[in-house]
Amino acid sequence: MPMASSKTSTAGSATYGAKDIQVLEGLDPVRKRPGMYIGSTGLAGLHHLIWEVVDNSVDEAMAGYCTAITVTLHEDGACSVKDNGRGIPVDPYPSGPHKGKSALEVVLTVLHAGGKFGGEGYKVSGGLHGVGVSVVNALSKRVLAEVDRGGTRYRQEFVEGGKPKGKLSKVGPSPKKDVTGTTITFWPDPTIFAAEGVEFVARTVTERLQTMAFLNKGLEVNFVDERKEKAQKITYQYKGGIIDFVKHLNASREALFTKVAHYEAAEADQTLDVAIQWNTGYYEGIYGYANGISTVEGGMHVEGFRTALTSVLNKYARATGALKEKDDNLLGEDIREGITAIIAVKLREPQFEGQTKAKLGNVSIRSFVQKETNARLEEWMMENPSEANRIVKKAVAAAQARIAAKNARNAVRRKTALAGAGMPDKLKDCTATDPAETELFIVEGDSAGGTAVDARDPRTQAILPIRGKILNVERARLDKMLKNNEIQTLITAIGGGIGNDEFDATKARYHKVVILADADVDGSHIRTLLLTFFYRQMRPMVESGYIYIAQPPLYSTEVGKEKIYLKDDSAKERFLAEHPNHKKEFQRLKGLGEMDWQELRETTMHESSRTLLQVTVDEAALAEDIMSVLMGDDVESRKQFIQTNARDVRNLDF
Ligand code: 0RA
Repeated sequence: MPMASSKTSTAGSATYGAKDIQVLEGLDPVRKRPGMYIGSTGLAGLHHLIWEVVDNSVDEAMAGYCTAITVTLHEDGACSVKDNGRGIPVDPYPSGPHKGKSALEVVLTVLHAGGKFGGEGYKVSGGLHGVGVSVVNALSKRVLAEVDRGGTRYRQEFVEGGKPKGKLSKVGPSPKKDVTGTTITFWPDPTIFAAEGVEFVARTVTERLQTMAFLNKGLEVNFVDERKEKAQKITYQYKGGIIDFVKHLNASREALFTKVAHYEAAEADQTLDVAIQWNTGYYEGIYGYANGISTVEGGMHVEGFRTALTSVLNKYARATGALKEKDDNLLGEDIREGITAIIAVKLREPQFEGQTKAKLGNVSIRSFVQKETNARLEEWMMENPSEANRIVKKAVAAAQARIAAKNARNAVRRKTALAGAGMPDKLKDCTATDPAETELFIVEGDSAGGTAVDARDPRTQAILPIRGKILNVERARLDKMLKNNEIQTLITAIGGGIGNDEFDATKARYHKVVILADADVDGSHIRTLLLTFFYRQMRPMVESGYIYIAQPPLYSTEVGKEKIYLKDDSAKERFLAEHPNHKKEFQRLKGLGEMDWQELRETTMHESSRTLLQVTVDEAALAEDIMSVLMGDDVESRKQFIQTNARDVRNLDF
């Protein structure tokens, strides 16, 4: 059976042909190949059903007819989406293939039929997501559509993947006389979503709703979770739109100034909404949206913005004398250091490209964003000279740091090039030179370092003691990092360079770098600092699986005259089960210093008796988040993270 196509379902068409009959075959293709319509039948696909319905309400809001949307997760597994828009039209088709059916029934039972009515009102819609409410109907075991229009309440029910259970009916007057609107309630079909189930995840829904509220200034977006144990109500509404979005993103950071640069523009078929602020940090956060959809891979809108940003800032820096004639231009990366920006565009036929279809490909949007940013950002800088000068100053500092880092890198590299002689005094290197068999132990404190030197196998194991706390690299630029002694020593010892555009894991002198720190608070801080350093500056070491955490035992006890070490609580339990008559006295070991070299070798360093924890990165985005929470400025969220994850600090892989 040929698949139904939207092109054949011209609303109100008077010609009745075979192709229209295929349209009337309805929703079978959706049930046969759900992935084609909602991406997957996992949790992502399940939530896609909600986005599909909500997008229709947001379209109604964008057209200026809807001010509030409420998404409710019900106790019985249903989700309802209610809006106060015009209400889906209810009048019957006078002729054509849908003759006699209400417009509402057609919207819910014919693929792609949504938004085909009243043409003008639907200039801009989601594109990728705008496959229509009928898809939701097809993938639900039950759907209830309720509409208030012209003072009357209408309803129609659908079952078993979109089959109408009776015709549209009037159920009485609208509860509120002049209030129009639509409520779609759906119960997802568990046979479709069998793999991961039909339970909605509140967090997934609220994140999306909050973003929608930011992107649609003033729109009231309510979330109601009525499920037992999970009950909550949240309202998102932002008078400032994406200005509030930028402030929200910078809330856990320190803003460079309180103002947010903002401009909007519109031309035939496309609109632009931009908000920009800088923070005192060193990472770049530019977030693009096209028709309300996040474009995580960037695209033409972001390209146009970046080009204009670099040009406007350089022009301003020259005009004000911050850059002299002899000076080089600032690079884009200098200017974008610490930026937080939202680039939200709307356009008629968005082209989503790239690996995850999250990159905007429309070329026309690039010149539009570039042209508008050139004009409007320059204007903003002229009107806000104190802010503009702060940005320029930060960018100039970033450029200096970039050049300083380059020189410092070269210096470190020159040192490394002097081979053996260049190795730091503190490093007690091993004699073997094949990285596949060598190990570097980074040991907290000089005295534990001394013990480790005695405990090691000098052929394959190198020891680098580090004193006190190394620099927090999350809060320092590369040039400052490179002046820090402990960090210099680390870079030289490892030998693969530094910085994510330069570091080369194939040059690493050891394929195991083992962090050996105490099991107390100080030890855990040092461990985190070192992990942050490797993650930010030598990420390939982490990705190659070269970074390990040593696990010195937590307990010791005696059996007769023999001292036994126990790795953790479960080892202790196993010991008790095997030695029921034991006197049950255990020492809790706090410091590495409590062990002599034989004990340290036996429990922690010797290949046959030790346990090493390999550090892994599962989710890059998640890791970024954890890093900035752990090492950033926001003390509150750090406290919260540490409290919720304190149970197993020994297993903190990120
Ligand atoms: C088609 C035409 C019109 C509105 C809608 C669809 C509409 C659909 C949905 C889905 C959820 N909420 C909705 N609200 C409206 C325009 C009708 C007119 O011209 O009055």
